Amino acid sequence: MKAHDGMYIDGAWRPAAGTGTIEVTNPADETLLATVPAGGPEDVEAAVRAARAALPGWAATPPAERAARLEALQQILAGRRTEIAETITAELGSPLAFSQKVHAAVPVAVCAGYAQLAADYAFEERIGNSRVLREPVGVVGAITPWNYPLHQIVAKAAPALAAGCTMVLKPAEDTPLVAQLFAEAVHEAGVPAGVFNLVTGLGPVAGQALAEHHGIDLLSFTGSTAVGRRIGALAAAGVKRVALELGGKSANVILPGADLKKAVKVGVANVMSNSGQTCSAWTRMLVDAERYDEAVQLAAEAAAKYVTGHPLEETTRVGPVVNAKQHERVTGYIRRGVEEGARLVAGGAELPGGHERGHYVRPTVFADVTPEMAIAQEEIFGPVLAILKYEDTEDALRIANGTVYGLAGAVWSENEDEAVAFARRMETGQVDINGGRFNPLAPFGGYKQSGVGRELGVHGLEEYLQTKSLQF
Ligand code: TXE
Repeated sequence: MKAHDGMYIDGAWRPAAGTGTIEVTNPADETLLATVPAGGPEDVEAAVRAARAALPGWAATPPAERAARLEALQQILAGRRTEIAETITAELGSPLAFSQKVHAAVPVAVCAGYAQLAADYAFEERIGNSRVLREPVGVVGAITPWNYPLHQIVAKAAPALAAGCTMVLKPAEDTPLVAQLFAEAVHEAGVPAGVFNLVTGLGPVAGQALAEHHGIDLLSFTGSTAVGRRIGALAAAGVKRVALELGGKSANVILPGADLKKAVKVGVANVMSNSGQTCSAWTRMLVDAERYDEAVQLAAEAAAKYVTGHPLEETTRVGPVVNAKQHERVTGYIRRGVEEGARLVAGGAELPGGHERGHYVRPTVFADVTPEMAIAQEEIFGPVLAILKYEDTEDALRIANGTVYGLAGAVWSENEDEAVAFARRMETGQVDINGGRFNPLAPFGGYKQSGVGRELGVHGLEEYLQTKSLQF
């Protein structure tokens, strides 16, 4: 697969300072796709310097011109969507149809939203005798994960560029190829040199160097809670702004009287998509005692129909997980669930049949899960659903809110007002009512240990702005 052997810094592909490389492999068959340079502190230094030098010019560029660059970027991403989908399928392992429909398409919608916002947003307003200016925060250091590799880059880059910030991106080591493709698109879109810079590299080396760099004004991180905590501490030490999108353990609450068949079907689909590697996945299904057995049966039947296979095969619904470490982690949790006494009703820790190579995990469903079990508390990040029983609505709320996380969730009820009333009491950043539909303009982010700050829409833009007031 095509790869650059340099870093995109100050508007050009430049040789890396060191000679280290990262091997990018295909999780479906473990073949080598490409190698990319593993950047170090010197590359980060060059990238931050370029971003700092470009900041005054970009910050002073009229918002309409910034909007025009984002509009061009959106068109380039849309034009290259097939290549984007194929690249993500190769490095992440998601089924090609999902890569086309979600991984390649959502970033285009997000870019379009920010092109519009850059043009429409009130970067200045009058409050009494003051003129309040909303100015870019400065140079952004962005560190992104592999699970939605382009979406997570665009969810940071598009609002940052719309706001007038410049940035340095350190993408995940598993999925650097789509990040390189994004840098090409930024270049083609006519974004001035130094405004966007890319340093590929390892988290503890390039990522750490970026997080520690004094030339960064805002750190925006998406990834594990463990690394997020470190990034937060480094930001505090440097008195930098910080945005963290971390893990989740979201509850899918099916209230008595809701359409059980639909809620279970959509709930299982939600957990299995992207092989369960979605921070907002509804990994805990909560069902009332009366309909619990029926829900378990429906979920087990639904999961058994999910074909695990090579991401390029049309029948595949669940591809491999991203790498061997993730495979180990997910199957470890499945074994732990059995040890803890949960009842396995679909899937299991063994490899699915027919795969000698590749990091495949069987779509798995656990029944008789109790709230204190590890599989009900910790983020597994694989195709694994835990079904819990609740006695009454208060019990359901207690279970739903009973983890350290609060990223997403769902409520199903035949009465929308009842669902909304329940959702208001959930300690979580977003809730889908009776299925919901993804809205790229609505804020996305966590309560509790799921994070700090919001992405997407106007709330996402404001993360990249700071205010100044002029008194008259
Ligand atoms: O994440 P890491 P990993 C969760 C999920 C998953 C687990 C581990 O539960 O199983 O995290 O995944 C960079 N300084 N999520 O190990 O390590 C790293 O290079 C600076 C949830 O892949 O957090 C990558 O670019 N940066 C999540 C990014 O951090 C460092 C998405 C994320 O990697 C660093 C991904 C360091 N010391 C995983 N160490 C979500 N919220 O969607 C690593 N990185």
